[in-house]
Amino acid sequence: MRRLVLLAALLTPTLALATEPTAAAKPAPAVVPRGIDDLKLEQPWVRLPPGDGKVTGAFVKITNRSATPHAIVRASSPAASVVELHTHVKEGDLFKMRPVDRFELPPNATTELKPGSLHFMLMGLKEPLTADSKVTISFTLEDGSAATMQVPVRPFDGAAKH
Ligand SMILES: [Cu+2]
Repeated sequence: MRRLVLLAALLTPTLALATEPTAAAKPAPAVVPRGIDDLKLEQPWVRLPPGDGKVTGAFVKITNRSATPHAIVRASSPAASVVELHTHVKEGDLFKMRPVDRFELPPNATTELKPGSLHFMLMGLKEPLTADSKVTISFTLEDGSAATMQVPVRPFDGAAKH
């Protein structure tokens, strides 16, 4: 008798598994295309801030390999309290950084985030960055799909050699 009870207990998981083919036989939901799969990300880097600077820029080359326009609408990093999307605009003789709502990623084109141009602005760095460490940065597209990058920290001059 005791043996039978044990057997029943052992069989229960098998019975649960046996119901799966029925569920799988239902029509599969259509695969929803994700904008993030259209992108190729290259050469990401974070600028090593001078001293114990609490602010720095992050850069990456982004190629939209699809015929669909995409846009980055927000970014974040566990290393910073805020990550803003910035561009540079010329005011008189000065280039100034300006927050923007989104980075447009036109179809079949490469958009380069680079010093003096578009960049992720990491503000309120929680710990001082060190060269060759990595910073996790995530960004989200207009369709809600997202990418997370492990971005190496480099001094500006070092990165310029690449
Ligand atoms: Cu900036």
